[in-house]
Amino acid sequence: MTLKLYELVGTDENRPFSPFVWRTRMALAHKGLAAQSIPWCFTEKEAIAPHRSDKVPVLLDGEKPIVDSWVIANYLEDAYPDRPSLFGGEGGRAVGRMLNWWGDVTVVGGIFPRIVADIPGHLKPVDAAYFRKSREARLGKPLEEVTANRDKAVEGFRKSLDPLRLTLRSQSFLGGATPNYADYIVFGPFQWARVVSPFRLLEEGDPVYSWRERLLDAFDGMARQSPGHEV
Ligand SMILES: N[C@@H](CCC(=O)N[C@@H](CS)C(=O)NCC(=O)O)C(=O)O
Repeated sequence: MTLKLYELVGTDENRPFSPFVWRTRMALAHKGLAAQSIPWCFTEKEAIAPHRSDKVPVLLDGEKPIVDSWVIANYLEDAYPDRPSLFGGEGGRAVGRMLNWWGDVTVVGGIFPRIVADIPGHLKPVDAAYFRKSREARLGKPLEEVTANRDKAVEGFRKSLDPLRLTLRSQSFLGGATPNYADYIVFGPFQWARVVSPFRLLEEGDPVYSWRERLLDAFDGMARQSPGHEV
Protein backbone atom coordinates (compact mmCIF):
# COMPACT_ATOMS: atom_id res chain seq x y z
CA MET A 1 0.00 0.00 0.00
CA THR A 2 1.45 3.33 -1.07
CA LEU A 3 -0.54 6.47 -0.47
CA LYS A 4 0.30 9.75 -2.16
CA LEU A 5 -1.48 13.06 -1.65
CA TYR A 6 -1.48 16.04 -3.99
CA GLU A 7 -1.41 19.09 -1.74
CA LEU A 8 -1.88 22.74 -2.65
CA VAL A 9 1.20 24.86 -1.94
CA GLY A 10 2.60 28.22 -3.00
CA THR A 11 6.23 29.35 -2.96
CA ASP A 12 6.92 27.17 0.09
CA GLU A 13 6.49 23.47 -0.67
CA ASN A 14 6.27 22.73 3.03
CA ARG A 15 3.32 25.05 3.65
CA PRO A 16 0.18 23.22 2.44
CA PHE A 17 -2.83 25.50 2.78
CA SER A 18 -5.98 24.14 1.14
CA PRO A 19 -8.88 23.74 3.61
CA PHE A 20 -9.94 20.58 1.78
CA VAL A 21 -6.45 19.06 1.80
CA TRP A 22 -6.26 19.77 5.53
CA ARG A 23 -9.43 17.76 6.03
CA THR A 24 -7.70 14.86 4.27
CA ARG A 25 -4.43 15.33 6.18
CA MET A 26 -6.31 15.09 9.47
CA ALA A 27 -8.30 12.08 8.23
CA LEU A 28 -5.12 10.24 7.25
CA ALA A 29 -3.55 10.99 10.64
CA HIS A 30 -6.71 9.77 12.40
CA LYS A 31 -6.46 6.49 10.49
CA GLY A 32 -2.75 6.29 11.30
CA LEU A 33 -1.91 6.27 7.60
CA ALA A 34 1.15 7.98 6.15
CA ALA A 35 0.93 9.51 2.69
CA GLN A 36 3.74 10.83 0.58
CA SER A 37 3.13 14.51 -0.19
CA ILE A 38 3.09 15.68 -3.80
CA PRO A 39 3.25 19.48 -3.74
CA TRP A 40 0.89 21.00 -6.34
CA CYS A 41 0.30 24.58 -7.49
CA PHE A 42 -2.90 26.11 -8.90
CA THR A 43 -1.70 26.23 -12.52
CA GLU A 44 -0.30 22.69 -12.64
CA LYS A 45 -3.57 21.32 -13.98
CA GLU A 46 -1.86 18.83 -16.30
CA ALA A 47 -0.32 17.00 -13.31
CA ILE A 48 -3.73 15.96 -11.95
CA ALA A 49 -5.69 15.81 -15.24
CA PRO A 50 -4.85 12.10 -15.70
CA HIS A 51 -6.61 11.52 -12.38
CA ARG A 52 -9.71 13.25 -13.74
CA SER A 53 -9.48 16.27 -11.49
CA ASP A 54 -8.66 19.96 -11.75
CA LYS A 55 -8.68 20.42 -7.98
CA VAL A 56 -6.97 19.01 -4.91
CA PRO A 57 -7.01 16.97 -2.76
CA VAL A 58 -6.30 14.00 -4.99
CA LEU A 59 -5.26 10.86 -3.12
CA LEU A 60 -3.51 7.99 -4.89
CA ASP A 61 -3.84 4.59 -3.24
CA GLY A 62 -1.38 2.63 -5.34
CA GLU A 63 -2.57 3.40 -8.87
CA LYS A 64 -6.12 4.28 -7.81
CA PRO A 65 -6.97 8.02 -7.74
CA ILE A 66 -9.59 9.30 -5.28
CA VAL A 67 -10.80 12.87 -5.80
CA ASP A 68 -12.60 15.29 -3.41
CA SER A 69 -12.07 15.47 0.35
CA TRP A 70 -15.48 14.00 1.23
CA VAL A 71 -15.06 11.12 -1.22
CA ILE A 72 -11.57 10.52 0.15
CA ALA A 73 -12.85 10.37 3.75
CA ASN A 74 -15.47 7.81 2.72
CA TYR A 75 -12.88 5.83 0.79
CA LEU A 76 -10.48 5.73 3.74
CA GLU A 77 -13.28 4.67 6.08
CA ASP A 78 -14.27 1.76 3.80
CA ALA A 79 -10.83 0.72 2.56
CA TYR A 80 -9.24 0.76 6.04
CA PRO A 81 -12.03 -0.51 8.32
CA ASP A 82 -9.59 -1.89 10.89
CA ARG A 83 -8.20 1.56 11.59
CA PRO A 84 -9.93 4.06 13.94
CA SER A 85 -13.28 5.10 12.49
CA LEU A 86 -13.67 8.56 10.96
CA PHE A 87 -17.44 8.63 11.35
CA GLY A 88 -18.25 6.32 14.26
CA GLY A 89 -20.84 4.40 12.26
CA GLU A 90 -23.36 4.95 9.49
CA GLY A 91 -25.34 7.58 11.42
CA GLY A 92 -22.20 9.62 11.87
CA ARG A 93 -21.41 9.30 8.19
CA ALA A 94 -24.90 10.44 7.21
CA VAL A 95 -24.83 13.48 9.52
CA GLY A 96 -21.29 14.17 8.33
CA ARG A 97 -22.63 14.68 4.82
CA MET A 98 -24.72 17.62 6.04
CA LEU A 99 -21.85 18.94 8.13
CA ASN A 100 -19.59 18.81 5.09
CA TRP A 101 -21.98 21.20 3.35
CA TRP A 102 -22.15 23.43 6.44
CA GLY A 103 -18.35 23.42 6.49
CA ASP A 104 -18.19 24.44 2.83
CA VAL A 105 -20.98 27.01 2.87
CA THR A 106 -20.67 28.64 6.28
CA VAL A 107 -17.10 28.01 7.36
CA VAL A 108 -15.12 28.08 4.08
CA GLY A 109 -17.60 30.63 2.70
CA GLY A 110 -17.36 32.79 5.82
CA ILE A 111 -13.56 32.71 6.04
CA PHE A 112 -12.82 33.23 2.33
CA PRO A 113 -13.80 36.95 2.13
CA ARG A 114 -11.83 37.70 5.30
CA ILE A 115 -8.50 36.25 4.08
CA VAL A 116 -8.61 36.14 0.28
CA ALA A 117 -6.32 39.15 -0.24
CA ASP A 118 -3.61 37.49 1.87
CA ILE A 119 -3.35 34.46 -0.42
CA PRO A 120 -1.54 35.83 -3.54
CA GLY A 121 1.47 36.81 -1.40
CA HIS A 122 2.09 33.12 -0.73
CA LEU A 123 1.98 32.13 -4.41
CA LYS A 124 4.44 32.03 -7.29
CA PRO A 125 3.79 34.90 -9.74
CA VAL A 126 2.03 32.67 -12.31
CA ASP A 127 -0.27 31.19 -9.65
CA ALA A 128 -0.89 34.56 -8.01
CA ALA A 129 -2.01 35.97 -11.38
CA TYR A 130 -4.32 32.97 -11.96
CA PHE A 131 -5.73 33.17 -8.45
CA ARG A 132 -6.38 36.91 -8.59
CA LYS A 133 -8.00 36.75 -12.03
CA SER A 134 -10.26 33.79 -11.28
CA ARG A 135 -11.30 34.96 -7.81
CA GLU A 136 -11.85 38.59 -8.79
CA ALA A 137 -14.05 37.39 -11.67
CA ARG A 138 -16.06 35.37 -9.15
CA LEU A 139 -16.25 38.14 -6.55
CA GLY A 140 -16.75 41.00 -8.99
CA LYS A 141 -14.19 43.25 -7.28
CA PRO A 142 -10.51 43.48 -6.30
CA LEU A 143 -9.50 41.08 -3.52
CA GLU A 144 -8.35 43.97 -1.34
CA GLU A 145 -11.80 45.51 -1.56
CA VAL A 146 -13.34 42.25 -0.38
CA THR A 147 -11.20 42.07 2.76
CA ALA A 148 -11.22 45.83 3.48
CA ASN A 149 -14.03 45.71 6.07
CA ARG A 150 -12.93 42.48 7.71
CA ASP A 151 -12.54 43.83 11.24
CA LYS A 152 -16.27 44.53 11.28
CA ALA A 153 -17.42 41.72 8.97
CA VAL A 154 -15.72 39.04 11.07
CA GLU A 155 -18.33 39.59 13.77
CA GLY A 156 -21.01 38.07 11.53
CA PHE A 157 -18.76 35.12 10.81
CA ARG A 158 -18.15 34.55 14.52
CA LYS A 159 -21.89 34.63 15.17
CA SER A 160 -22.48 32.08 12.39
CA LEU A 161 -20.43 29.60 14.44
CA ASP A 162 -23.02 29.50 17.24
CA PRO A 163 -24.17 25.93 16.42
CA LEU A 164 -20.58 24.77 16.95
CA ARG A 165 -20.06 27.00 20.01
CA LEU A 166 -23.24 25.76 21.70
CA THR A 167 -22.36 22.13 20.99
CA LEU A 168 -18.94 22.61 22.58
CA ARG A 169 -20.66 23.52 25.86
CA SER A 170 -21.39 19.86 26.42
CA GLN A 171 -18.62 18.03 24.57
CA SER A 172 -14.98 18.63 23.74
CA PHE A 173 -15.26 17.76 20.06
CA LEU A 174 -17.97 17.35 17.44
CA GLY A 175 -17.00 13.67 17.54
CA GLY A 176 -17.71 13.62 21.31
CA ALA A 177 -14.92 13.08 23.84
CA THR A 178 -12.41 12.61 21.01
CA PRO A 179 -12.28 14.18 17.53
CA ASN A 180 -13.47 12.55 14.36
CA TYR A 181 -14.07 13.57 10.75
CA ALA A 182 -16.83 15.99 11.79
CA ASP A 183 -14.14 18.04 13.55
CA TYR A 184 -11.75 17.86 10.61
CA ILE A 185 -14.45 19.17 8.25
CA VAL A 186 -14.65 22.38 10.28
CA PHE A 187 -11.01 22.53 11.36
CA GLY A 188 -9.62 22.34 7.79
CA PRO A 189 -10.87 25.84 6.90
CA PHE A 190 -9.44 27.31 10.12
CA GLN A 191 -6.07 25.76 9.38
CA TRP A 192 -6.20 27.20 5.84
CA ALA A 193 -6.69 30.67 7.36
CA ARG A 194 -3.92 30.12 9.90
CA VAL A 195 -1.44 29.13 7.17
CA VAL A 196 -2.11 32.03 4.79
CA SER A 197 -3.31 34.94 6.90
CA PRO A 198 -2.30 36.87 10.04
CA PHE A 199 -5.94 37.93 10.47
CA ARG A 200 -7.49 36.93 13.81
CA LEU A 201 -10.72 35.04 13.07
CA LEU A 202 -11.44 33.93 16.63
CA GLU A 203 -11.15 35.64 19.98
CA GLU A 204 -9.33 34.02 22.86
CA GLY A 205 -11.93 32.93 25.39
CA ASP A 206 -14.26 31.71 22.66
CA PRO A 207 -14.97 27.97 23.11
CA VAL A 208 -14.36 27.63 19.36
CA TYR A 209 -10.86 29.05 19.88
CA SER A 210 -10.13 26.42 22.57
CA TRP A 211 -11.54 23.68 20.33
CA ARG A 212 -9.22 24.80 17.53
CA GLU A 213 -6.30 24.76 19.97
CA ARG A 214 -7.09 21.14 20.88
CA LEU A 215 -7.08 20.19 17.20
CA LEU A 216 -3.83 22.06 16.59
CA ASP A 217 -2.37 19.80 19.30
CA ALA A 218 -3.86 16.58 17.87
CA PHE A 219 -1.57 13.97 16.32
CA ASP A 220 1.48 15.32 18.17
CA GLY A 221 0.79 18.87 17.04
CA MET A 222 0.80 18.05 13.34
CA ALA A 223 -1.23 21.11 12.32
CA ARG A 224 0.45 23.46 14.80
CA GLN A 225 3.89 22.46 13.54
CA SER A 226 2.97 23.14 9.94
CA PRO A 227 4.11 26.68 9.04
CA GLY A 228 1.43 29.26 9.78
CA HIS A 229 0.60 32.41 11.70
CA GLU A 230 0.12 32.62 15.46
CA VAL A 231 -3.55 33.60 15.48
N1 LIG B 1 -15.22 19.86 -2.97
C1 LIG B 1 -13.79 19.77 -3.15
C2 LIG B 1 -13.19 21.16 -3.28
C3 LIG B 1 -11.72 21.13 -3.69
C4 LIG B 1 -11.17 22.52 -4.04
O1 LIG B 1 -11.92 23.48 -4.30
N2 LIG B 1 -9.82 22.63 -4.04
C5 LIG B 1 -9.18 23.87 -4.40
C6 LIG B 1 -8.03 24.17 -3.46
S1 LIG B 1 -8.59 24.85 -1.95
C7 LIG B 1 -8.54 23.74 -5.77
O2 LIG B 1 -7.88 22.76 -6.04
N3 LIG B 1 -8.71 24.74 -6.64
C8 LIG B 1 -8.14 24.74 -7.93
C9 LIG B 1 -8.44 26.01 -8.67
O3 LIG B 1 -9.03 26.92 -8.11
O4 LIG B 1 -8.04 26.08 -9.82
C10 LIG B 1 -13.19 18.98 -1.97
O5 LIG B 1 -13.84 18.91 -0.90
O6 LIG B 1 -12.12 18.39 -2.12
